[in-house]
Amino acid sequence: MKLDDITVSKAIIEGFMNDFLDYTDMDVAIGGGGPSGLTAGYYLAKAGYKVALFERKLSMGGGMWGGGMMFNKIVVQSESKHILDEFGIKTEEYQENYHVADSIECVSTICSKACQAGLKVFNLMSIEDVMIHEKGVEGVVLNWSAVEMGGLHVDPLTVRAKAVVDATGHPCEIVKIIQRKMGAELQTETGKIMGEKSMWADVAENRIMDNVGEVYPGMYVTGMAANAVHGSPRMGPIFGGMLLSGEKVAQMLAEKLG
Ligand code: 48F
Repeated sequence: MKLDDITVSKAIIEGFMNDFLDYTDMDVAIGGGGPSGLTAGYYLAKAGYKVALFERKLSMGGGMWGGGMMFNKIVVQSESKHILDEFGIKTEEYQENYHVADSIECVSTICSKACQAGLKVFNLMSIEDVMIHEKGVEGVVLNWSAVEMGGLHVDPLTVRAKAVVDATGHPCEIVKIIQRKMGAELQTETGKIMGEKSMWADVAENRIMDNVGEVYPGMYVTGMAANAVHGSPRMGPIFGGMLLSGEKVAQMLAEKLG
């Protein structure tokens, strides 16, 4: 059958516009497609919430692809292995409590299962601001990453969400925007972003579970962003805390949204 180039263009434009229009209003907007954001998105979508994830880069996965120092393996502890099992990702026990997985299999599988569960991913878009009204954060302000990278003077577009999750990793970019623009009292020990501390996997992996949660009305943190906001250490290529914190923020939001 003869192919028409313009029909290909129309199919893409129409498909994308329909999705984008549909997601001008949603339950949860997640910023960042690393392991914590993808895991949160998977569990929320699986529970039936309307959830979109906005990722600045072309590909999902954040810091997971590269394993440790580009050795493409990751480690998870026993407590979090059920999440890799849920995704059907193979693990090998290295010694008691240390399980090794292939980072490429992890990212590709989590991303695929999250999309199939109903998570809508918009890649190549950056969250450059949030919409704050009476109740707190009520949406995100988006622009194409190319606009940001090109330093172009182009105004963004705004979409509404009942809750927003900062899963932007070490830079905790979305909470930083709130602190900078609102001078807001955050729900941390100091009322401010406390900053990530140096490597200490044992402490980091424990603290992250207390750090996950709401830090400003409507604004939640998960993953490495949670530790950065609350002043806890980093943990390097052990990924259990990323997965568990994604699962936990999804549970908290499900309770809140009902
Ligand atoms: O950094 P990242 O993987 O965050 P994470 O889920 O996982 C951290 C681990 O990878 C690792 C670690 C594990 O022990 O410490 O570092 O907490 O993924 C964050 C994603 O957010 C995107 C960024 O491109 C990356 O893919 N991102 C950052 N800022 C924005 C953003 C933004 N403003 N808008 C959209 N995406």
